[in-house]
Amino acid sequence: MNVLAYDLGASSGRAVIGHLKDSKMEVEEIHRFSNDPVHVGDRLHWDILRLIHEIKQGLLITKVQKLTIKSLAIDSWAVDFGMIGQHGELIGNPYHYRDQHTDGMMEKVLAKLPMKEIFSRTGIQFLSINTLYQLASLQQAGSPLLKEGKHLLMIPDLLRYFLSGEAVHEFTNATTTQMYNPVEGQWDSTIIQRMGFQESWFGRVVQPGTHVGQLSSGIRHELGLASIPIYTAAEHDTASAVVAVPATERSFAYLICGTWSLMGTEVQEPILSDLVLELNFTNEGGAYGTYRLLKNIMGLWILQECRREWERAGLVYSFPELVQLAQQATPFYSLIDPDDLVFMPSGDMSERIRNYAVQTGQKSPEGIGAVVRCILESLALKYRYVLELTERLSGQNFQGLHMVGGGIHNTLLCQWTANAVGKPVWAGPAEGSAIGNLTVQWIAHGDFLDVWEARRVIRDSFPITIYEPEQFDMWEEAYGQFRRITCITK
Ligand code: LFR
Repeated sequence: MNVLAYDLGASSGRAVIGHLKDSKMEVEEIHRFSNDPVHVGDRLHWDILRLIHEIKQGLLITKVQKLTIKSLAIDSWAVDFGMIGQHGELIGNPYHYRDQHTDGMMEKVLAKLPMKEIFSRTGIQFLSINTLYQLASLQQAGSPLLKEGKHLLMIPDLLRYFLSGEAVHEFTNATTTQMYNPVEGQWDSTIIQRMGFQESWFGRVVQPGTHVGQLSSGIRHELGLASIPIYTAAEHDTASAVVAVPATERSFAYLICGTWSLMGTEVQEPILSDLVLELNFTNEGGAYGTYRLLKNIMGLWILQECRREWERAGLVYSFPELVQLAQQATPFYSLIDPDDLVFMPSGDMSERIRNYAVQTGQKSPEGIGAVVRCILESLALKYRYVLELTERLSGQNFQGLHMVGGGIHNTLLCQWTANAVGKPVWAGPAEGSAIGNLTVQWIAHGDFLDVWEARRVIRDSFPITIYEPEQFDMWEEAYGQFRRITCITK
Protein backbone atom coordinates (compact mmCIF):
# COMPACT_ATOMS: atom_id res chain seq x y z
CA MET A 1 0.00 0.00 0.00
CA ASN A 2 1.35 3.46 -0.94
CA VAL A 3 1.23 6.80 0.78
CA LEU A 4 1.50 10.03 -1.19
CA ALA A 5 3.35 13.17 -0.10
CA TYR A 6 3.15 16.54 -1.77
CA ASP A 7 6.15 18.60 -0.76
CA LEU A 8 6.12 22.17 -2.01
CA GLY A 9 9.25 24.29 -1.82
CA ALA A 10 9.83 27.91 -2.74
CA SER A 11 11.06 27.04 -6.24
CA SER A 12 9.70 23.56 -6.96
CA GLY A 13 7.17 21.04 -5.79
CA ARG A 14 7.03 17.27 -5.96
CA ALA A 15 4.65 14.37 -5.52
CA VAL A 16 6.38 11.44 -3.87
CA ILE A 17 5.08 7.94 -3.41
CA GLY A 18 6.34 5.89 -0.49
CA HIS A 19 5.97 2.30 0.50
CA LEU A 20 7.56 -0.01 3.03
CA LYS A 21 9.38 -3.12 1.91
CA ASP A 22 11.59 -5.48 3.94
CA SER A 23 11.72 -2.98 6.83
CA LYS A 24 12.95 -0.24 4.51
CA MET A 25 11.33 2.86 3.08
CA GLU A 26 11.16 3.10 -0.68
CA VAL A 27 10.28 6.44 -2.19
CA GLU A 28 9.71 7.48 -5.74
CA GLU A 29 9.12 10.93 -7.14
CA ILE A 30 6.25 10.59 -9.58
CA HIS A 31 5.82 14.27 -10.43
CA ARG A 32 8.03 17.35 -10.15
CA PHE A 33 7.01 20.85 -11.14
CA SER A 34 8.42 24.33 -10.85
CA ASN A 35 6.84 26.81 -8.47
CA ASP A 36 7.20 30.19 -10.11
CA PRO A 37 6.15 33.24 -8.12
CA VAL A 38 4.45 35.88 -10.27
CA HIS A 39 5.06 39.65 -10.20
CA VAL A 40 1.82 41.53 -10.87
CA GLY A 41 2.14 45.30 -10.73
CA ASP A 42 4.15 46.00 -7.61
CA ARG A 43 3.17 42.78 -5.90
CA LEU A 44 4.66 39.30 -5.71
CA HIS A 45 2.21 36.38 -5.52
CA TRP A 46 2.27 32.61 -5.41
CA ASP A 47 0.66 30.98 -8.41
CA ILE A 48 -1.72 29.07 -6.19
CA LEU A 49 -4.03 27.83 -8.94
CA ARG A 50 -1.05 26.42 -10.80
CA LEU A 51 -0.10 24.55 -7.65
CA ILE A 52 -3.54 22.99 -7.30
CA HIS A 53 -3.35 22.05 -10.99
CA GLU A 54 0.01 20.31 -10.39
CA ILE A 55 -1.38 18.51 -7.35
CA LYS A 56 -4.17 17.17 -9.56
CA GLN A 57 -1.59 16.16 -12.16
CA GLY A 58 0.12 14.11 -9.47
CA LEU A 59 -3.19 12.41 -8.68
CA LEU A 60 -3.70 11.61 -12.35
CA ILE A 61 -0.26 10.00 -12.49
CA THR A 62 -1.19 7.71 -9.59
CA LYS A 63 -4.25 6.72 -11.59
CA VAL A 64 -2.30 6.05 -14.79
CA GLN A 65 0.24 4.01 -12.83
CA LYS A 66 -2.62 2.16 -11.08
CA LEU A 67 -1.22 2.96 -7.64
CA THR A 68 -3.48 2.35 -4.66
CA ILE A 69 -3.11 5.27 -2.26
CA LYS A 70 -3.77 4.74 1.41
CA SER A 71 -3.56 8.45 2.25
CA LEU A 72 -2.07 11.75 1.12
CA ALA A 73 -0.68 14.78 2.92
CA ILE A 74 0.82 18.15 1.92
CA ASP A 75 3.68 20.18 3.35
CA SER A 76 5.04 23.53 2.19
CA TRP A 77 6.90 26.64 3.27
CA ALA A 78 5.41 28.57 6.19
CA VAL A 79 3.99 32.03 7.05
CA ASP A 80 1.93 32.60 3.86
CA PHE A 81 -1.82 32.20 3.64
CA GLY A 82 -5.00 32.66 1.63
CA MET A 83 -8.28 34.19 2.76
CA ILE A 84 -11.57 32.37 2.26
CA GLY A 85 -14.71 34.45 1.73
CA GLN A 86 -18.23 33.86 2.92
CA HIS A 87 -19.13 31.62 0.01
CA GLY A 88 -16.11 29.42 0.64
CA GLU A 89 -14.08 30.76 -2.28
CA LEU A 90 -10.47 32.00 -2.18
CA ILE A 91 -10.23 35.80 -2.20
CA GLY A 92 -7.26 37.10 -4.20
CA ASN A 93 -3.94 35.41 -4.78
CA PRO A 94 -1.80 34.70 -1.72
CA TYR A 95 1.19 37.02 -1.34
CA HIS A 96 4.73 35.73 -1.41
CA TYR A 97 6.59 36.33 1.85
CA ARG A 98 9.30 38.14 -0.13
CA ASP A 99 6.81 40.78 -1.29
CA GLN A 100 7.98 44.08 0.09
CA HIS A 101 4.61 45.07 1.54
CA THR A 102 5.84 44.04 4.99
CA ASP A 103 8.85 46.41 4.91
CA GLY A 104 8.89 48.41 8.15
CA MET A 105 5.74 46.69 9.39
CA MET A 106 7.34 44.78 12.24
CA GLU A 107 8.49 48.08 13.81
CA LYS A 108 4.94 49.43 13.58
CA VAL A 109 3.47 46.34 15.25
CA LEU A 110 6.13 46.47 17.97
CA ALA A 111 5.06 50.02 18.75
CA LYS A 112 1.63 48.58 19.65
CA LEU A 113 2.68 45.29 21.20
CA PRO A 114 5.99 45.02 23.04
CA MET A 115 8.48 42.51 21.65
CA LYS A 116 8.79 40.76 24.97
CA GLU A 117 5.07 40.23 25.19
CA ILE A 118 4.77 38.82 21.67
CA PHE A 119 7.68 36.51 22.38
CA SER A 120 6.40 35.28 25.74
CA ARG A 121 3.03 34.56 24.11
CA THR A 122 4.35 32.79 21.00
CA GLY A 123 8.03 31.88 21.40
CA ILE A 124 8.54 32.82 17.74
CA GLN A 125 11.49 34.69 16.19
CA PHE A 126 11.01 38.18 14.81
CA LEU A 127 11.09 37.94 11.02
CA SER A 128 9.44 40.56 8.83
CA ILE A 129 7.85 37.74 6.78
CA ASN A 130 5.74 36.37 9.66
CA THR A 131 2.00 36.17 9.09
CA LEU A 132 1.47 38.69 11.89
CA TYR A 133 3.27 41.44 9.94
CA GLN A 134 1.70 40.43 6.64
CA LEU A 135 -1.76 40.85 8.18
CA ALA A 136 -0.76 44.16 9.79
CA SER A 137 0.37 45.41 6.40
CA LEU A 138 -2.92 44.42 4.74
CA GLN A 139 -4.80 46.06 7.60
CA GLN A 140 -2.87 49.31 7.19
CA ALA A 141 -3.59 49.30 3.46
CA GLY A 142 -7.33 48.76 4.13
CA SER A 143 -7.15 45.57 2.05
CA PRO A 144 -10.47 44.05 0.95
CA LEU A 145 -8.94 40.68 1.82
CA LEU A 146 -9.42 41.44 5.49
CA LYS A 147 -12.85 43.01 5.01
CA GLU A 148 -14.22 40.07 3.05
CA GLY A 149 -12.14 37.26 4.54
CA LYS A 150 -13.91 34.84 6.86
CA HIS A 151 -11.21 32.26 7.31
CA LEU A 152 -7.43 32.41 7.08
CA LEU A 153 -5.74 29.27 5.77
CA MET A 154 -2.00 28.70 5.61
CA ILE A 155 -0.76 27.44 2.20
CA PRO A 156 -0.93 23.66 2.91
CA ASP A 157 -4.23 24.14 4.81
CA LEU A 158 -5.53 25.99 1.77
CA LEU A 159 -4.44 23.35 -0.75
CA ARG A 160 -5.86 20.63 1.48
CA TYR A 161 -9.09 22.64 1.67
CA PHE A 162 -9.24 22.73 -2.14
CA LEU A 163 -8.89 18.95 -2.17
CA SER A 164 -11.28 18.07 0.63
CA GLY A 165 -13.51 21.07 1.32
CA GLU A 166 -12.50 20.94 5.02
CA ALA A 167 -10.98 24.08 6.53
CA VAL A 168 -8.64 22.92 9.30
CA HIS A 169 -5.37 24.41 10.61
CA GLU A 170 -2.32 22.28 11.22
CA PHE A 171 -0.24 22.90 14.34
CA THR A 172 3.40 23.16 13.12
CA ASN A 173 2.54 25.71 10.48
CA ALA A 174 0.10 27.59 12.75
CA THR A 175 2.97 28.35 15.12
CA THR A 176 4.90 30.19 12.38
CA THR A 177 2.18 32.87 12.21
CA GLN A 178 3.50 34.31 15.50
CA MET A 179 -0.11 34.31 16.72
CA TYR A 180 -0.30 30.84 18.26
CA ASN A 181 0.33 30.41 21.99
CA PRO A 182 2.16 27.13 22.66
CA VAL A 183 1.75 27.40 26.42
CA GLU A 184 -2.03 27.77 26.21
CA GLY A 185 -2.19 25.39 23.23
CA GLN A 186 -4.40 27.70 21.18
CA TRP A 187 -4.41 30.83 19.01
CA ASP A 188 -3.34 33.80 21.10
CA SER A 189 -6.52 35.83 21.50
CA THR A 190 -4.68 38.71 23.20
CA ILE A 191 -2.42 39.34 20.17
CA ILE A 192 -5.31 38.80 17.76
CA GLN A 193 -7.62 41.21 19.61
CA ARG A 194 -4.98 43.86 20.26
CA MET A 195 -4.12 43.83 16.54
CA GLY A 196 -7.80 44.25 15.68
CA PHE A 197 -7.89 40.97 13.71
CA GLN A 198 -11.00 38.76 13.62
CA GLU A 199 -10.81 35.77 15.93
CA SER A 200 -13.02 33.89 13.50
CA TRP A 201 -10.18 33.88 10.93
CA PHE A 202 -8.40 31.34 13.10
CA GLY A 203 -10.14 27.98 13.36
CA ARG A 204 -9.56 24.51 14.75
CA VAL A 205 -5.91 23.43 14.99
CA VAL A 206 -5.01 19.74 14.66
CA GLN A 207 -1.76 17.86 15.16
CA PRO A 208 0.31 16.26 12.37
CA GLY A 209 -0.98 12.83 11.47
CA THR A 210 -4.68 13.66 11.83
CA HIS A 211 -7.24 12.29 9.39
CA VAL A 212 -8.93 15.46 8.17
CA GLY A 213 -11.12 14.48 5.25
CA GLN A 214 -11.43 12.72 1.93
CA LEU A 215 -10.79 13.73 -1.65
CA SER A 216 -13.95 15.71 -2.50
CA SER A 217 -16.56 14.15 -4.74
CA GLY A 218 -15.99 17.02 -7.22
CA ILE A 219 -12.31 16.15 -7.69
CA ARG A 220 -13.00 12.41 -7.70
CA HIS A 221 -15.46 12.98 -10.48
CA GLU A 222 -13.20 15.37 -12.42
CA LEU A 223 -10.22 13.00 -12.33
CA GLY A 224 -12.10 9.70 -12.29
CA LEU A 225 -10.52 8.62 -9.02
CA ALA A 226 -11.61 6.61 -6.00
CA SER A 227 -11.76 8.24 -2.61
CA ILE A 228 -8.43 8.97 -0.86
CA PRO A 229 -8.14 9.76 2.86
CA ILE A 230 -6.42 13.09 3.48
CA TYR A 231 -4.15 13.53 6.51
CA THR A 232 -2.16 16.36 7.98
CA ALA A 233 1.60 15.92 7.75
CA ALA A 234 3.82 18.16 9.83
CA GLU A 235 2.70 20.70 7.25
CA HIS A 236 5.52 23.16 7.72
CA ASP A 237 8.20 21.70 5.42
CA THR A 238 10.92 22.36 8.00
CA ALA A 239 8.96 20.41 10.63
CA SER A 240 8.62 17.52 8.16
CA ALA A 241 12.35 17.64 7.46
CA VAL A 242 13.11 17.48 11.19
CA VAL A 243 10.97 14.34 11.44
CA ALA A 244 13.26 12.82 8.80
CA VAL A 245 16.54 13.61 10.60
CA PRO A 246 18.12 10.14 10.96
CA ALA A 247 19.28 10.78 14.52
CA THR A 248 20.19 7.98 16.90
CA GLU A 249 20.60 10.18 19.98
CA ARG A 250 17.88 12.23 21.62
CA SER A 251 20.26 15.16 21.64
CA PHE A 252 21.02 16.18 18.07
CA ALA A 253 21.53 19.28 15.94
CA TYR A 254 20.22 19.70 12.43
CA LEU A 255 20.67 21.96 9.46
CA ILE A 256 17.76 21.80 7.04
CA CYS A 257 19.39 23.04 3.90
CA GLY A 258 17.37 24.29 0.94
CA THR A 259 16.44 27.76 -0.25
CA TRP A 260 16.59 28.65 3.46
CA SER A 261 18.94 27.12 5.99
CA LEU A 262 17.26 26.27 9.28
CA MET A 263 19.58 25.29 12.08
CA GLY A 264 18.67 24.12 15.55
CA THR A 265 17.66 21.24 17.75
CA GLU A 266 14.55 19.40 18.87
CA VAL A 267 13.29 20.33 22.36
CA GLN A 268 10.38 19.06 24.42
CA GLU A 269 9.12 22.49 25.55
CA PRO A 270 9.44 25.96 24.07
CA ILE A 271 12.36 27.83 25.65
CA LEU A 272 11.06 31.32 26.37
CA SER A 273 14.16 32.81 28.01
CA ASP A 274 15.37 36.38 27.50
CA LEU A 275 18.47 35.04 25.76
CA VAL A 276 16.41 33.14 23.17
CA LEU A 277 14.57 36.39 22.50
CA GLU A 278 17.76 38.43 22.37
CA LEU A 279 19.43 36.03 19.93
CA ASN A 280 16.21 35.88 17.91
CA PHE A 281 15.82 32.10 17.96
CA THR A 282 12.41 30.56 17.49
CA ASN A 283 10.36 27.77 19.07
CA GLU A 284 8.35 26.50 16.12
CA GLY A 285 5.96 23.63 16.70
CA GLY A 286 7.21 20.17 15.81
CA ALA A 287 5.61 16.77 15.40
CA TYR A 288 4.76 14.59 18.42
CA GLY A 289 4.74 17.30 21.06
CA THR A 290 8.22 18.63 20.27
CA TYR A 291 9.40 22.14 19.45
CA ARG A 292 12.01 23.29 17.00
CA LEU A 293 14.47 25.60 18.71
CA LEU A 294 16.09 27.02 15.61
CA LYS A 295 17.21 30.05 13.68
CA ASN A 296 16.52 30.98 10.07
CA ILE A 297 19.62 31.58 7.98
CA MET A 298 19.17 33.11 4.53
CA GLY A 299 20.66 29.99 2.94
CA LEU A 300 21.18 29.05 -0.69
CA TRP A 301 18.64 31.68 -1.74
CA ILE A 302 21.53 34.10 -2.24
CA LEU A 303 23.27 31.69 -4.63
CA GLN A 304 20.02 30.80 -6.42
CA GLU A 305 19.34 34.49 -7.00
CA CYS A 306 22.87 35.13 -8.31
CA ARG A 307 22.44 32.23 -10.71
CA ARG A 308 19.15 33.68 -11.99
CA GLU A 309 20.79 37.10 -12.33
CA TRP A 310 23.68 35.67 -14.38
CA GLU A 311 21.22 33.68 -16.45
CA ARG A 312 19.38 36.90 -17.32
CA ALA A 313 22.73 38.26 -18.53
CA GLY A 314 23.20 35.20 -20.75
CA LEU A 315 25.69 33.48 -18.41
CA VAL A 316 24.12 30.08 -17.86
CA TYR A 317 25.77 27.82 -15.26
CA SER A 318 24.55 24.72 -13.46
CA PHE A 319 25.06 24.54 -9.70
CA PRO A 320 27.90 22.01 -10.04
CA GLU A 321 29.62 24.37 -12.51
CA LEU A 322 29.26 27.26 -10.09
CA VAL A 323 30.71 25.16 -7.29
CA GLN A 324 33.67 24.27 -9.49
CA LEU A 325 34.34 27.95 -10.20
CA ALA A 326 34.18 28.63 -6.45
CA GLN A 327 36.76 25.96 -5.80
CA GLN A 328 39.20 27.72 -8.10
CA ALA A 329 38.72 31.14 -6.44
CA THR A 330 40.86 32.59 -3.61
CA PRO A 331 39.82 31.40 -0.12
CA PHE A 332 38.28 33.94 2.28
CA TYR A 333 38.76 36.81 -0.16
CA SER A 334 35.62 38.55 1.12
CA LEU A 335 32.81 37.53 3.48
CA ILE A 336 29.22 38.61 4.05
CA ASP A 337 26.62 38.16 6.75
CA PRO A 338 24.08 36.12 4.75
CA ASP A 339 21.36 37.35 7.10
CA ASP A 340 21.82 41.02 6.35
CA LEU A 341 18.34 42.12 5.23
CA VAL A 342 19.79 43.52 2.04
CA PHE A 343 19.90 39.92 0.76
CA MET A 344 16.21 39.15 1.41
CA PRO A 345 14.46 40.46 -1.74
CA SER A 346 15.05 39.06 -5.20
CA GLY A 347 17.10 41.07 -7.70
CA ASP A 348 20.65 42.22 -8.33
CA MET A 349 22.23 39.94 -5.74
CA SER A 350 25.88 39.90 -6.88
CA GLU A 351 25.90 43.70 -6.90
CA ARG A 352 24.62 43.74 -3.32
CA ILE A 353 27.36 41.29 -2.31
CA ARG A 354 30.03 43.53 -3.85
CA ASN A 355 28.56 46.60 -2.14
CA TYR A 356 28.49 44.77 1.17
CA ALA A 357 32.17 43.85 0.80
CA VAL A 358 33.21 47.41 -0.03
CA GLN A 359 31.10 48.95 2.74
CA THR A 360 32.70 46.62 5.29
CA GLY A 361 36.22 47.54 4.15
CA GLN A 362 36.92 44.35 2.19
CA LYS A 363 38.02 43.68 -1.35
CA SER A 364 35.13 43.36 -3.77
CA PRO A 365 34.65 39.82 -5.12
CA GLU A 366 34.89 40.19 -8.88
CA GLY A 367 33.99 37.31 -11.13
CA ILE A 368 31.51 34.52 -10.69
CA GLY A 369 33.80 32.09 -8.84
CA ALA A 370 34.74 34.73 -6.27
CA VAL A 371 31.09 35.60 -5.59
CA VAL A 372 30.05 31.95 -5.22
CA ARG A 373 33.00 31.27 -2.94
CA CYS A 374 32.09 34.29 -0.82
CA ILE A 375 28.49 33.03 -0.44
CA LEU A 376 29.40 29.44 0.45
CA GLU A 377 32.20 30.30 2.87
CA SER A 378 30.03 32.91 4.56
CA LEU A 379 27.18 30.41 4.94
CA ALA A 380 29.50 27.80 6.46
CA LEU A 381 30.85 30.36 8.93
CA LYS A 382 27.36 31.52 9.82
CA TYR A 383 26.43 27.88 10.48
CA ARG A 384 29.27 27.68 13.00
CA TYR A 385 28.01 30.78 14.79
CA VAL A 386 24.42 29.52 14.94
CA LEU A 387 25.49 26.03 16.03
CA GLU A 388 27.44 27.55 18.93
CA LEU A 389 24.35 29.53 19.93
CA THR A 390 22.15 26.44 19.66
CA GLU A 391 24.48 24.62 22.05
CA ARG A 392 24.46 27.54 24.43
CA LEU A 393 20.69 28.01 24.43
CA SER A 394 19.83 24.34 24.76
CA GLY A 395 22.69 23.46 27.14
CA GLN A 396 23.91 20.66 24.86
CA ASN A 397 27.20 19.73 23.24
CA PHE A 398 26.62 18.12 19.86
CA GLN A 399 28.93 15.44 18.49
CA GLY A 400 28.20 16.40 14.90
CA LEU A 401 25.64 18.02 12.65
CA HIS A 402 22.86 16.38 10.61
CA MET A 403 22.39 18.09 7.24
CA VAL A 404 19.11 17.29 5.50
CA GLY A 405 17.53 18.67 2.31
CA GLY A 406 18.44 19.41 -1.31
CA GLY A 407 21.37 21.62 -0.26
CA ILE A 408 23.39 18.49 0.57
CA HIS A 409 23.89 17.94 -3.17
CA ASN A 410 26.35 20.81 -2.80
CA THR A 411 29.18 18.65 -1.46
CA LEU A 412 31.55 21.60 -1.18
CA LEU A 413 29.13 23.33 1.18
CA CYS A 414 28.85 20.13 3.25
CA GLN A 415 32.65 19.86 3.53
CA TRP A 416 33.10 23.54 4.33
CA THR A 417 30.35 23.28 6.94
CA ALA A 418 32.23 20.41 8.63
CA ASN A 419 35.44 22.49 8.46
CA ALA A 420 33.75 25.57 9.89
CA VAL A 421 31.94 23.84 12.76
CA GLY A 422 34.91 21.56 13.50
CA LYS A 423 32.66 18.51 13.82
CA PRO A 424 31.52 15.79 11.43
CA VAL A 425 28.60 16.52 9.15
CA TRP A 426 26.23 13.64 8.43
CA ALA A 427 24.48 14.54 5.18
CA GLY A 428 21.21 12.88 4.22
CA PRO A 429 18.51 12.34 3.25
CA ALA A 430 18.21 14.96 0.52
CA GLU A 431 14.44 14.66 0.24
CA GLY A 432 13.97 15.30 3.96
CA SER A 433 10.62 17.11 3.87
CA ALA A 434 8.95 14.56 1.59
CA ILE A 435 10.26 11.65 3.68
CA GLY A 436 9.12 13.34 6.90
CA ASN A 437 5.70 13.87 5.34
CA LEU A 438 5.43 10.16 4.40
CA THR A 439 6.72 9.15 7.83
CA VAL A 440 3.99 11.02 9.69
CA GLN A 441 1.42 9.23 7.56
CA TRP A 442 3.03 5.83 8.25
CA ILE A 443 3.06 6.52 11.98
CA ALA A 444 -0.63 7.51 11.78
CA HIS A 445 -1.36 4.16 10.09
CA GLY A 446 0.51 2.29 12.83
CA ASP A 447 3.38 1.18 10.56
CA PHE A 448 5.88 2.56 13.08
CA LEU A 449 5.54 2.74 16.82
CA ASP A 450 6.93 6.25 17.03
CA VAL A 451 9.23 8.76 15.37
CA TRP A 452 12.35 7.12 16.86
CA GLU A 453 11.59 3.80 15.27
CA ALA A 454 10.92 5.62 11.99
CA ARG A 455 14.21 7.56 12.23
CA ARG A 456 16.08 4.26 12.55
CA VAL A 457 14.43 3.02 9.39
CA ILE A 458 15.21 6.30 7.60
CA ARG A 459 18.86 5.85 8.56
CA ASP A 460 18.86 2.35 7.08
CA SER A 461 16.93 3.30 3.95
CA PHE A 462 18.79 6.33 2.54
CA PRO A 463 22.49 7.04 1.97
CA ILE A 464 24.19 9.25 4.54
CA THR A 465 27.54 10.82 3.60
CA ILE A 466 29.99 11.68 6.36
CA TYR A 467 32.21 14.76 6.05
CA GLU A 468 35.04 14.95 8.58
CA PRO A 469 36.36 18.44 9.47
CA GLU A 470 39.60 19.51 7.78
CA GLN A 471 41.90 22.56 7.71
CA PHE A 472 40.97 23.54 11.26
CA ASP A 473 43.43 26.44 11.70
CA MET A 474 42.50 28.14 8.47
CA TRP A 475 38.77 28.01 9.26
CA GLU A 476 39.37 29.12 12.84
CA GLU A 477 41.13 32.22 11.61
CA ALA A 478 38.43 32.84 9.01
CA TYR A 479 35.79 32.63 11.75
CA GLY A 480 37.52 35.47 13.61
CA GLN A 481 37.55 37.49 10.39
CA PHE A 482 33.85 36.67 9.80
CA ARG A 483 32.88 37.83 13.29
CA ARG A 484 34.76 41.11 12.91
CA ILE A 485 33.23 41.84 9.52
CA THR A 486 29.70 40.94 10.49
CA CYS A 487 30.10 42.68 13.88
CA ILE A 488 28.81 39.66 15.76
CA THR A 489 29.56 40.36 19.38
CA LYS A 490 27.25 38.02 21.30
C1 LFR B 1 11.70 26.73 4.52
C2 LFR B 1 10.71 27.63 5.24
C3 LFR B 1 11.25 28.16 6.53
C4 LFR B 1 10.40 29.39 6.68
C5 LFR B 1 10.46 29.94 5.30
C6 LFR B 1 9.37 30.86 4.89
O1 LFR B 1 11.16 26.25 3.33
O2 LFR B 1 9.51 26.95 5.47
O3 LFR B 1 11.17 27.29 7.63
O4 LFR B 1 10.85 30.29 7.66
O5 LFR B 1 10.45 28.77 4.46
O6 LFR B 1 8.13 30.25 4.96
